[in-house]
Amino acid sequence: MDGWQVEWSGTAVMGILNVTPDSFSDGGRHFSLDAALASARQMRDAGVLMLDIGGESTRPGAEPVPANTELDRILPVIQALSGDGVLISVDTLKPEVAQAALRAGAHLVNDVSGGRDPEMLRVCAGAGAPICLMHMQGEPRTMQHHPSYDDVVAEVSTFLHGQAAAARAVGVPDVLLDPGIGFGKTLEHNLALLRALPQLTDGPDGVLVGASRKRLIDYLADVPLAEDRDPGTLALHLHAARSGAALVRAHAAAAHVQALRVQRALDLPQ
Ligand code: HH2
Repeated sequence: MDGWQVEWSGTAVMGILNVTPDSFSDGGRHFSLDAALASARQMRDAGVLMLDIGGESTRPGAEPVPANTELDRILPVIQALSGDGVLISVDTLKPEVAQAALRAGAHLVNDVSGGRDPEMLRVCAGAGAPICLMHMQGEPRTMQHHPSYDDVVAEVSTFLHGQAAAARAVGVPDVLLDPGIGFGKTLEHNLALLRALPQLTDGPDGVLVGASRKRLIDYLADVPLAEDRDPGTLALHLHAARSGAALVRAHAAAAHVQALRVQRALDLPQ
């Protein structure tokens, strides 16, 4: 396994590993190193392509944490997993955290601000690491207060393509684009973006979709508890896969690997 030199076959799974006390679904669950590693290895054995390791919650209303705190949470996990047969993504907004994570063995940076800080793009370019550029309106603390767009699909797509061009211009080797489900968006905005996915996947860049256990599933199907939302998540992520997504970001990793294998078998030509 060498950075981005992996064989893609259909839609792959990025397993979520939040090493935080307060993430909206798995907060606190992986806060000890042993628990984080056990979960990571379970997801690896289930067949995920990549693990997304985060030390700062970006749920609506979340307060930022200092870089040191984030690093104390994620570096031991990344160090222990590097060379363990799974790609590692670091979910961070901070260039200094990304840089330390890449040095410790991470392969990809997942930036939910879409590379708004040019230093993040320079860090990725310097390390020869790809970046996932996600669209977010505003910032986590306030993004769900009054999301507003004239044309959400056009605005998200223009932002992502612009950031991808900026990343390439400074030498980032590869990018993934993510419409940012739930990040400064109403239910209608999320649905419009999900329905328009084929337009985004039609371009040259891989697309990542992360709808796992998010609140739109409660709005659509009346599921107040995040941990009860895996069936709705699967419905959204199978739609994303059929729409050409390269990766789906999921808490229930094994269920996703299984469902995507079955969907893929159905889609193979006779
Ligand atoms: N969603 C979350 C975090 N990171 N990264 C990408 N690329 N796309 C997403 O949709 C995305 C993301 C939020 O979910 P989660 O990690 O489960 O919760 P928290 O931010 O509370 O840690």
